[in-house]
Order: sequence, then structure tokens, then C-alpha cells
Amino acid sequence: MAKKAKTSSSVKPGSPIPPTDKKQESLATHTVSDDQEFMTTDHGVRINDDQNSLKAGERGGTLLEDFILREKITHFDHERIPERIVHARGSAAHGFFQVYEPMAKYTKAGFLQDPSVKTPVFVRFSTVAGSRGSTDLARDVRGFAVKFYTEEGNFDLVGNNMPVFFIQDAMKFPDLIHAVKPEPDNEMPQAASAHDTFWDFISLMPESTHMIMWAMSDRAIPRSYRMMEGFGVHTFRFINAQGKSCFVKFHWKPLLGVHAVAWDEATIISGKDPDFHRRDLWEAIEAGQFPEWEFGVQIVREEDEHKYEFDLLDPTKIIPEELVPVQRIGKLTLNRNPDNFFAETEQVAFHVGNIVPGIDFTNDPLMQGRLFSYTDTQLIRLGGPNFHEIPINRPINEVHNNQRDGFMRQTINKGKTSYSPNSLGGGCPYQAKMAEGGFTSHAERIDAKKVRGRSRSFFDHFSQATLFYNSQSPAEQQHIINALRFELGKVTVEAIRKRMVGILTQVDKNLAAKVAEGLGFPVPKGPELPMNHSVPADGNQKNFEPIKVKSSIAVSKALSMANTVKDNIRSRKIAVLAADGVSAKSLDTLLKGLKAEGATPEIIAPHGGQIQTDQGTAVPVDKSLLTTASVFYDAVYIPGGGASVKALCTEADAVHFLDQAYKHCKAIAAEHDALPLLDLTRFAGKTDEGVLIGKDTRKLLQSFVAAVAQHRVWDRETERKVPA
Ligand code: HDE
Repeated sequence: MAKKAKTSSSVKPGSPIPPTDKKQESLATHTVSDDQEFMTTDHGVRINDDQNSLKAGERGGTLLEDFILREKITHFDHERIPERIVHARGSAAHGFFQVYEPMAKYTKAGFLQDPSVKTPVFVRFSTVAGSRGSTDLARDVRGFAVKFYTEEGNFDLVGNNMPVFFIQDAMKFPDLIHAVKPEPDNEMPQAASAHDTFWDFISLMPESTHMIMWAMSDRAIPRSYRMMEGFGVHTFRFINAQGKSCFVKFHWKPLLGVHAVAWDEATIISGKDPDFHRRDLWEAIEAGQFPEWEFGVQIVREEDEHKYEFDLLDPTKIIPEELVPVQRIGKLTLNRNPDNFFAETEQVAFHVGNIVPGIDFTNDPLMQGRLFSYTDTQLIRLGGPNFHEIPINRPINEVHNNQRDGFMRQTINKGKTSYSPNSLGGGCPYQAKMAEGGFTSHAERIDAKKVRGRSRSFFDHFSQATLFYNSQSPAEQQHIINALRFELGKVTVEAIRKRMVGILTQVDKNLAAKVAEGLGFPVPKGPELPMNHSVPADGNQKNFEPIKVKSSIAVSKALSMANTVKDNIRSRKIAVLAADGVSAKSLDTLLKGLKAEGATPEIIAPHGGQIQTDQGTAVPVDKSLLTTASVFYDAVYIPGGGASVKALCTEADAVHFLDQAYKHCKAIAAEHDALPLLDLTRFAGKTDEGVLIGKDTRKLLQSFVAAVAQHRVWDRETERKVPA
């Protein structure tokens, strides 16, 4: 095929960055779609030989003159940029947001008015503690950061999958992160909180207790990014066109429900596929199974600011949904994978301070510190003040101001003026009046002394930790106990373990007793140390002791994942164990049935390639027993076909596959022919609502689908029949 050179007609020499009025287009400007293009150097010279360096003779030394080699290697040497200090490990996707109804009553934000407007978004999910190459399934908080490219500028909702945080004041953030990151002497452990320094810090920080309950719950080991809730954490403000403000908490509610894996499963996945969540998100989007979340708001009138037993400015507190219901006001859909991980996912720069008219901050002291941090971190990470010009960070509306120059400036500003006021530039750019969309801060009345301090209304550290624990199902409570036993079991200093269990006594006596039992010491009577070690200015420690508040509700249903959406199996991965001789009829009914439910079945066989059905037809194998494992699936089905089952019976890996699926509480369905295979497992002869046996594929499939929708049969764990 004749090669043609790419003409430069579309790119004028020295032309500025591409137009930004259409986000989709501008994001794709660097895609090289024409594979007939000639290879060139970074400066446009066509390359004749990309295989060999320039040498003094074929067996001679390489010449310094080789500008092509030097350019290529220099670029390579500089390919890495500093990873994020937190949330280094992440994956992202493009999508759009649509509001259901105009929200003008509460906010003038343009993207929350017109249901027909699709606001482009870019969403990055992440873990917090691990470095960029660490496993997705670390026990950790997940970041849930959404960049809305609105017509009025970018709004970044930089949240997490848990609604509270470890600390109340930004001053403690570096300490928290130093404590959780690998220890400084030996750089261990990677992406794990189960070590001395983390628990040393936490056991001295009673304000972290509520967050610890969340972080030790199954929320910290999600089944998928697509099955996580998201929270803005802080209380924000909405401002309407009349300038009236109300408080608002932001939520993301996944339409697939909130689901987790088992801890043992998480550790196995971490070894077998550290990219598990990244792959899951990518594959779902490629398969057209677009993840969706409803956007929720809890609205509190300004006059109700002090109505609750907790302070709305305290980021270690939720507003229970029973007190203020979550109104679902719109939907987020992720429908496009990034073209280039580095250009988009790695270079995206979120900032809590990116807000639009109609949204404003509160004085939450954690949020206030974040307002400083995010720009500062991008300066070092992205190398200068022009990171907003990187395509993924550009707003869709035009940018006009007098900021100039700096490393990697892309915009070629024209004219003589870069100051305001000016007359030489015709006064441009102009300030926008409020009615013209100019941002004005909410004129909050402030009358206070300048202090380094904390409000006493922040001093209740335990009542919502107890509320969370009491709201969990028995299985979830057991998982919290197990997690604490595991984490504290890895702590080498006994004093830290005891101090932490002392704190747990303030949450729930039974919880503390069970954790202590697992660790092998008697439960301490109560917290051991003065509960707050900061020194009050007046020296009176009493003023800093936690206060006890009784929560106005005892249980909140919304806090338990057991009460989540369980009515569908869309996008669930189903392992179909089969070998040569599988029943063509049952396989066909099964695959059609599962696909009709929106699930993703995969045929797993003793070998790759194809298997032959009992009718002699060939069926492609998706994975061999060697290349996959039960931890990658939500459930297992064994179709009929005597020869197929007989072959599987000789495969130890097939039996192990089933044992592991059982251990991790997954639904397992077997057609009658498959009983000999079940007989080889450790759960032979046992049925429960998740182990289903039947003759008729259609009927069996029906009960299987219902069981998979329940996600897990956690009750199975209490029997402990299948050893680790
Ligand atoms: Fe962040 N956080 N954070 N954080 N955060 C960063 O910004 C910081 C906090 C969150 O996918 C950094 O660009 C401080 C709470 C997410 O790119 C950095 C404090 C919540 C992401 C930073 C907090 C978050 C970050 C590191 C306490 C949930 C990843 C790289 C005052 C509401 C965004 C970067 C992405 C990232 C600072 C606390 C969420 C260093 C100082 C609370 C999801 O600026």
C-alpha cells in the first residue's frame, strides 16, 4: 500500500492549543488515527531507520551525533512524573451527567437546571495508600473524583466511597498519610494499613473512630468501582439565584447496588490480578455495560444549621438518611474509556476548589485545608502552573485572563496587555457581573476571634461509630471484627493493639471483646490514654476530652450493604465450567438466559481453544482453568453433559474452583449430570440458597439468577466448613 505523508494543513505552524468548545473533539486531538503516517522526530523530521543507532562502522562505537537516538532516549528518561502522594493508583472513564429536574429552588448552577443538557464528565477512582503500581484490592478507602465540564467552568466533586474522614482538621492530614504509607525505614508494607505506624496514630486519634468502622467494613474491598457509593464528605452550600444558601451533602448511588468481595478473595485477587478493578471498569465499558450512578443531595436549610446533635462542619459525621433523606436529582453514566492512560487518567488534576456559581464551600476545617492543597500538589506533579491547559483539565468554555507564561505554556496569547484595568486592550477581559455568571462567594457573616482551636461541637467521636456498627448485618459485623483482628494482629507492638481495643470499647463492648479475644488478651476496661493529647491553651485537659452524645437514631438502614439493590445480575461475571461433551442444549439455554439478564458468562474449560458439545458443535473457550480462577467470577454454573462432567472430575483445578467459590459464599448451580463433580468438593451433599441443583436448565437458571442477585450467601461463613 502506498504510504502517504500526513499533511500539516490542519495544524498551522505555531498555532495555539486546539479549540476547546467541543470537549470530545479537543480531548481526541492527539489521537493519531492514520496508520499510514511516516514516523518523525519530535521536531518533524522523517525517520529512515528506527532500528539501529548511528555508529562508526557496523561494529563500531555509537556516535554522539545521533540526534534521533538521543531525542528518543531523552524522552524516555523523562517519561515518569511524580505519582500522586495519595490516590496514586487509579483508573478513570469519560461519561456524562444529566439532571432529572431543574434545581433552581436550591442552586443556580447551570448544569443542574436543564434535563436535556448532557454535561461531559471524567471520573477517576483510586485507592489511597498504595503507590501507582499497587494492587486494586488493598483494604483501603476508594477515591471517587468527578470532573464536570460545565458551560460555566469545571466543577470537581473530589469525594470518596465512604462518607466521613479520619480527621477533622487539615493540620493532621500529613500525619495521617505518613502513618498509613509504608514505614520509612524499610518501605513496608505496600498498600496496606495493617502495620504499626498506622495503628499507633489511629489509637491516639479518637476522632478517627467512626471512619475506622467504615474502613474496616467491606466497603474497603469493593467488588467493583461500579458497585460503590460515592460521597462529597464535606457539607457544601447551594446558592440560588436570589442569593439564598442552604447546606448540601453530595452522594452517588450506584444503580448496580453496593457490593464487596470477601477478604480472603481480595488477597487472592491481589496476587492473581492486581488490575482487577481497572480491568472490570474497562471491560464493562467496552462491553457497553455502562456504569451508572444517581446523584443524590441531602439538603439542610440554613436556619437548621444547629438543629442536629452533630456539627454539619465536622467531616467525621454523616447526616443519617433517616434525618434528612437523599433526593436523587440526576444520573451519571460512564460510557467511554480513555484513549491514553497517561494523558488523561494520570494527568487529570482535580481540585476541591473548582466550583461553579451556585455551589460554595463551608468552613469545614478539613475542606478549608484541601482548598490549598490541590493546586499546590499539581504544581509539583505536573511541573508548573499551566496544568489547566492539558487537554483533560481544560474547561469546555473559553478561558480569558491575565495569567501568562510559565513552564509548558500552550496558549499563545495575542496583543500587548496582560493586566487589568487596561485601555490598550479595550479593557478586555471584562469582569462578569453576578447576573452575567460572575462567581461571587456567599457572604457568610463572620464575627469571631482568631484562634487555633476546635469547636466543642466536634468532640463526640463515638456515637456515629456506634450507629454505624449497630446498623450492620451480623455478617458485616463479623467482617469488621475479622478485619480488626487481622489488622491489629499485624501490629507488632502490644501497647498499640491494647490502646486500639481500648478505643473500641467506646464503640461497642461486644466488638471490643471479640477483637481482644482474637488478639489473645483481656478486653481493656476503657480507653487508656487521655483521649486528646493536644495541649489546650489554658492547660486544662478536661476541656479537650471527648463528649458523649446520644445519637437520635439507633440504626440507619442506609449504612448497611445488606440493604442495597439486589434485583438484577447485570454485568455480573458467571463462570460456566465445561469440557468436551458438554450438553449443547443446556449450554445454549444457559448462555442465552444469562445474556438476556445482562450478565457476562464465560466458558472455562480444562484447555484453551474450543470444546466440542455432545452434538459435535464447537464452542470457543473463554479461559482455561490455568488462566483464570473462581475469584474473578460472581457465580459458577455447571451445565449438563456426562462426558464434560467426567472430564472436569479429573481436573483438581475444577474442584478447587468450586471449593473456592463456595468458600467465598457465591452461588453455584449444577445440572443433575454434574453431581459427581460436586461430590468431589468439600461441600458435597450440602445445599443452601446458593448451592442449587436441578434437572431443567430453564428452571435452574431462574433460581440461579435470583441467587446471584443476592450477591453472596454470607451465612455460609459461620460454618467454616471450607478451610482457607
Ligand atoms: Fe485529597 N488529595 N486531601 N481527600 N483526594 C489528593 O491531590 C488532601 C481528602 C481525594 O483522582 C491530592 O491531585 C488534603 C478528603 C481524592 O486525582 C492532594 C486533605 C477526601 C483524590 C490531596 C485531603 C479526599 C485526592 C493528591 C485533608 C474525600 C484523588 C494528588 C485536608 C472527600 C483525585 C492530587 C484524583 C487527592 C490532599 C483529604 C479525596 C495531595 C490536604 C477528605 C479522591 O492534593
